[in-house]
Amino acid sequence: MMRKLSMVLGCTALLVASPAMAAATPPPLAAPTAKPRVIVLSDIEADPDDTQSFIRLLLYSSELDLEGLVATTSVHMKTAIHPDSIRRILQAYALVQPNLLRHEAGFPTPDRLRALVREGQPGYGMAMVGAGKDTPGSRLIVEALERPDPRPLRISVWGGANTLAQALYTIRETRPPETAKRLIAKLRVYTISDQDDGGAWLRRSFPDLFYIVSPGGYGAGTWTGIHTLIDGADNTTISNAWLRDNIQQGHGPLGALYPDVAYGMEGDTPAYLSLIPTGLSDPEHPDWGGWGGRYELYTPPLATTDPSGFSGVPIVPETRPTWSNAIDSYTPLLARPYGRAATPGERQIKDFRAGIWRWRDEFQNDFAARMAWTTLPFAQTNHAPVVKLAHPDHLTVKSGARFVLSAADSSDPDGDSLSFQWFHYQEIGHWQTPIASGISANIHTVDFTAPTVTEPREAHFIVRVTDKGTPPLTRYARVIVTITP
Ligand SMILES: [Ca+2]
Ligand SMILES: [Ca+2]
Repeated sequence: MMRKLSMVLGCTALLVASPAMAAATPPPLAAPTAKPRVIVLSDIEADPDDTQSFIRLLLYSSELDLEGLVATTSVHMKTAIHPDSIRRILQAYALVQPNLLRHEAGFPTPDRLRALVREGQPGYGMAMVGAGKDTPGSRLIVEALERPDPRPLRISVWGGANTLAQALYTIRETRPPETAKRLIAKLRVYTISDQDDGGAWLRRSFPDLFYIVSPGGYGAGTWTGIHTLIDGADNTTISNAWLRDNIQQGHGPLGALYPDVAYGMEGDTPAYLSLIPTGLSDPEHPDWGGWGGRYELYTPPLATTDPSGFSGVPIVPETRPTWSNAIDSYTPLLARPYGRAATPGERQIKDFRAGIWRWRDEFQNDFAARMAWTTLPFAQTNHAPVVKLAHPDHLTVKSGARFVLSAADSSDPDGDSLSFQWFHYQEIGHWQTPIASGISANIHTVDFTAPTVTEPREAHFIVRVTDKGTPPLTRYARVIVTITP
């Protein structure tokens, strides 16, 4: 299979925190700058899990610029859309937004979010796309693209894609070709598989459109890593009991609205999870991995591990490069991994869902902490560490040279004790073996020896910094090391 990997250094988004002083009334944290612009297309009510995904999304609305919340159809709900269900969640958000602001600046007003709710195409698939079929949802996408904002516009698709298809149809039919090309180049699309025939039409009609998707049946989706059981690992944080105790019960009106799992927990959440600025992901580089999984740019034919189709949505052979499933390996540890490296012979999990599995406890704990923010004061909850590298996030070293990576200056807004774990993310750049540290990887400053290379190669190193608060929270930094002969 041909792979084309994009390996350009991006800037790492970092949270800016207030000083780690144990003040009596701590000030809220500053919200990040340069937030990703996000429009959500959701077939809310086709499955309770869209409501779950919205509740989590709102807890990160301080870190994203939400620009549209659009109700759509899908193969599971072909003739109805439910914008009122989005408004109902926003009513609960309105009750907790003042308390969220005690923790972090930037949570939008409820009125601002209500003004983003739109109706998308009222029926199923491409039959609802064409001349004269614009909807408030499709118009919102066009208007957002035409705003003079240099940032990419990210479309997070949790159901069918035909409202996006209508927006691009209208742009193609009504704008000069060079304008259409410029507008479409601003789009970054992530769809949760193909839940109507709009996705295949979009990819065929707009070959340059940035598109992440796991085509195929439920079994083929990277996104299923958010709720599938990991064999041999502790799956507590996706259990019904964990959701009851950490999200649903005793955590105020937004948590109370979180529905029980019907088919799978939050199958749509991976469509935005990597947009949250944790220091781990760069949304411009899906192959770098993040909470929402890791993806590679495949040139056709795009592999699918399950060609059985998605509930009646036919799979159309891909004709252009598309971002899709990547295989990751990792060792799940029953205890928190700090202080214990994988031992030789310890079972490694190698799977297209592992790009989500490997971070799952961390993003679940983060969700629990933010839900606690909805009811409790700053001093009674936990806030994530602030990772600080002692060197640039891009280094160049010679084959065989030792180099030191350090996050020694990291801090925590609650004054919590911190744990560190450095590791080489070996799948990025397709290293055959991981570059191991000569010393324990669970201290803030670790040295490595560059392997011998015959041409320049990049290796990605991640530091996980986890506090000892309740629940423990993790942030990351990524260092890209170019190794030269
Ligand atoms: Ca959905
Ligand atoms: Ca903390």
